[in-house]
Amino acid sequence: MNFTIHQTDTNSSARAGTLTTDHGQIETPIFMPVGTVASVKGVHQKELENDINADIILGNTYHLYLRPKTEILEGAGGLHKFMNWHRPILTDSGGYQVYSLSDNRKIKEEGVKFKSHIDGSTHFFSPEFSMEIQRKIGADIIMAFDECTPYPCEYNYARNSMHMTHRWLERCIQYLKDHPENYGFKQHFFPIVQGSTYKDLRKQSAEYIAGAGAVGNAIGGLSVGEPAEEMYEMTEVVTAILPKDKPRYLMGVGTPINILENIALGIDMFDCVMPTRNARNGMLFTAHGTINIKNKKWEDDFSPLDEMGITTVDTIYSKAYVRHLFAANEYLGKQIASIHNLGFYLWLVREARKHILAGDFAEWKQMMVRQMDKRL
Ligand code: PRF
Repeated sequence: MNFTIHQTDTNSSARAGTLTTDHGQIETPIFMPVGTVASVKGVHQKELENDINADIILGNTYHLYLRPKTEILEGAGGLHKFMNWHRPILTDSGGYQVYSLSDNRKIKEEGVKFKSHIDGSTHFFSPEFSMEIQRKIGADIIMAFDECTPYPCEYNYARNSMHMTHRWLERCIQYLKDHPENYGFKQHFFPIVQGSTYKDLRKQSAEYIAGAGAVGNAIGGLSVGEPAEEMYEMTEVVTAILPKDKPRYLMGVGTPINILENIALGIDMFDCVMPTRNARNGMLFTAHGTINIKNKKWEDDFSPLDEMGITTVDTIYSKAYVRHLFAANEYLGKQIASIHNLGFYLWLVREARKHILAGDFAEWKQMMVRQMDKRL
């Protein structure tokens, strides 16, 4: 995988780059819409491509394995063909969803036994099995099988878990060496730094992960309930150690403000359910702050949903109309809000990129953080 850095900011660690995969280029920093079950909830592939202009989307091994099941994806010739999305895809390994969604999970050295959140049936994921499924799903970027520790987490648990994640990494790498790609295009593997909120563990993990010499690296175990300042501190410790010439992916982050702060610390890739999940609850992100579109104050506001928005829905529909759709519990309201929020997240990372290239990222970021912190 080729990663070219065009510019590094002088007043922060922010970088603007281009990542190249067999399904196309990704301009960084980038936000990846979450398409857990081969669907970005409420948003057509056509809208993702033309309106939101997402460079890459994310899928989840845990969900796709349970439904539609790996064999169906194999039968379709992989996830790109199954869902008719021909730009890059990244799959998460299950090393997070197993902990956050399934019941009765038992973590051992061999792997994790868990019960499906759909029908309660018992399953077992090992590092090897996660790699096997990810080979069959066929994403462009695939993730290591790790343990994401909860917050707060006792030091000894965090240390032992981190070492197990490191041992699991070796098993992932071995499996991938022995089992090449299925679909004639390259899959790129990213290992994941863990270590909870302990600086010494984060340093140790970052050194270990950097030593694996992968084409890109990820940071996990953050945005799990810790204060934002603690997340930034950990990101800073880790990005100081991870190779500068490889893309860095901060998993499951975050709010628009979290994204800008972490770009400043040298993160290139993000994903989060927040823009789509919050959209379904009527929360809209804008450059001037957040809106609860269900609020009565929008009842007769016929101004565009977002004057500055990049998507079609931002200018063709009014706040009053979208508020009405939410009041009437119409599907269309959730769809419009999801398209708006994803469009806003993609606009935000593209603007960040422009300002990194122009050399005024730090000032722009400070202004944006102040603006976006408001409730309208
Ligand atoms: N590990 C994996 N996926 C993740 C995380 C992690 O730690 C997180 C943590 N915020 C989100 N998604 N594999």
